Amino acid sequence: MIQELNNQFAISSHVRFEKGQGGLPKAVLHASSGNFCEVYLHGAHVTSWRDAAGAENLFMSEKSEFGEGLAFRGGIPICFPQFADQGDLPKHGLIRDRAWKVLKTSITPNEGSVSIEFDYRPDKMLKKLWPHLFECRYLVELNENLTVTLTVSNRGNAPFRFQTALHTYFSIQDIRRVKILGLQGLDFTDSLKGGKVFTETREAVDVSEETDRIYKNIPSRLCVLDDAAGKIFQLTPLGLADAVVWNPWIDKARRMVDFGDDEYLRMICLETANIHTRVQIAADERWMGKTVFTVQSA
Ligand code: TA6
Repeated sequence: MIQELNNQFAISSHVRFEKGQGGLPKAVLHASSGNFCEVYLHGAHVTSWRDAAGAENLFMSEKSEFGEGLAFRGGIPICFPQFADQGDLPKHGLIRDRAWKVLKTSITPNEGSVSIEFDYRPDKMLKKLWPHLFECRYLVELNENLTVTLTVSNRGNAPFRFQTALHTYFSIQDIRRVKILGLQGLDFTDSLKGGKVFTETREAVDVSEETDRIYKNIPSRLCVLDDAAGKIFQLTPLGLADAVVWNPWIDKARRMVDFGDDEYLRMICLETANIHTRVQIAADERWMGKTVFTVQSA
């Protein structure tokens, strides 16, 4: 399979396919900026995004499992058509643990930007769980930034509604010195308090306990300030109106088999999503949502 993928989609010096963890195939992308990312065909899951100096921007748990039907712990899982357990489907939906197909790879003429596009269509088993004829495409573009774009098409003859989230795990040096900027004044539901609604009063949101909040109507830019590492992650969402802030903290970290007891110190999830308001697409319509990730020195 790896050889076939390379024969069909490899781009010299910029895209190649390798056998990754659990023997699962992954694409390795190198941009001329020196930036690097890895995307598994499993879940079209971005598991690594590094800068030219090799600094890793995404968190992957050292205890993550890798295998058919398993969700990776870290990177950018794609949640669709359901977020968390907000419905009858498996948690976070149906596509983050499924095998996607590579549609195409490309590079811009100046070799500044390299991209790979994946495709997912439901199989018979999945249609029994969720009877809507949909197609998902996922475009990963790497240049000086990382941009991921999810497109959902309604291939059926009736409308359907869905939730979605780019469940991004950022690698940070010390959670106790992280601030999230851009949430002040927004309402959020607190998943640890029965979904009760609160309003964020802080300009800089810090995390000092288990945190699981879904903010509504986010601005066009959110930032994660990793003070200990002297880095600022910037998220520019398009078509995604909500954001989740999640850290399991100590007790939940200890209960998670695919997460190290002290890994809560080195990660923060800031997830761009549509959760509060489900997206509805009519027959033959499609929806697109994307997020541009930028990292710079603080
Ligand atoms: O995005 C936050 C959340 O819904 C948390 O409640 C936590 O469960 C996290 O997702 C991870 O979910 P997972 O199914 O990947 O263990």
